[in-house]
Amino acid sequence: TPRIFSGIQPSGGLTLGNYLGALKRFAAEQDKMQTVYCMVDQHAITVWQDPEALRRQTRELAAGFIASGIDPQRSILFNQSQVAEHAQLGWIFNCVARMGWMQRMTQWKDKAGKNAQNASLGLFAYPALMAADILVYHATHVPVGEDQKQHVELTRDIAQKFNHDFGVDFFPEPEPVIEGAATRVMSLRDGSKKMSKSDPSDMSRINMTDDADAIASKIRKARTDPDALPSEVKGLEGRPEARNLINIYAALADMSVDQVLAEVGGKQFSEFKPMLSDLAVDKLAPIGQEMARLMANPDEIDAILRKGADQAREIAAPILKKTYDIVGMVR
Ligand code: AQP
Repeated sequence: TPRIFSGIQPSGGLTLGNYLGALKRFAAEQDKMQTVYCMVDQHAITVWQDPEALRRQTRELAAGFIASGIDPQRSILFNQSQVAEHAQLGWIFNCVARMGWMQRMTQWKDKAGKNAQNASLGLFAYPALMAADILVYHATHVPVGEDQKQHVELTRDIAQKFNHDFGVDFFPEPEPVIEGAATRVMSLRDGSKKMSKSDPSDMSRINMTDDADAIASKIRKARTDPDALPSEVKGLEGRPEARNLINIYAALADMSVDQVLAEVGGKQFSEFKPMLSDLAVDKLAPIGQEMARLMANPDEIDAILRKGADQAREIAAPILKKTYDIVGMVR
């Protein structure tokens, strides 16, 4: 049976990139198949997290999911550390994945940088735990942004090697689902860098909790080139900042890039930017307000996550047991 799994790290505030690349699409999947969505707190601690901040960020992320339209009645919504099966299957996959595979991961290379000797062992192993997150539910579809494609491909490699090593047909090979105009939202300050929660410059990103003034000012100051907007897609070639703002507009308005350019082609940025910020405020402000309302009730959020964890465990526990039997663990 088809099943969706995806996760987001509670490693900081949510950005417009997380919303358009992940959350907005997670909400749209709910009617198509069973959906399992996770706040991956164990991934977040692969880099240092202050404990109080981690607790706050996990609850804020849960509020972000719900405010974006993920309904805990229709989706399983929980945080990773409450379902021990993720880490347990993760260990098995640490023994299936090869060092060389992990070394090739571009996110590892980017995040560890030149100081790899000082990175945590968890940061290196993170894609094997991510494979466990997905496969402990036998998930078949993984909606993600462009930046996570390589990790989902690694998940397929791990599933394949496990099945091959043990001579079974047990784990499915999940498909990355990368769709829409905003699979890679870029920094507002640099069209060659992705928009990221951990970018030191707050002006580089729109946070889901930004108010209307902050959104407008960040879009007004977003880097652009001096030319007018083109009326066809090929006119965006070599113009990463223009392309990014058009992609954001298209994704927020549920339009194609062609449709947007048919409307705004010929306009200067001075005219387009206020249109974009009105649209962004229109779409994001209600989500930010709903997040604030939910955050005022942390006990309610914790209860939702506990219930979600119970539902998740019901699926994960038998799959882990079967895995242990295949591997030869006595129980
Ligand atoms: N800029 C982006 N454009 C489109 N999708 C994005 N995603 C993240 N940034 C963009 C998607 O959001 C989901 C959750 O990402 P994550 O929090 O698990 O990890 P990340 O990709 O490392 O996100 P950040 O914001 O860049 O966090 P930091 O700065 O901590 O590394 C994923 O589906 C991701 O593709």
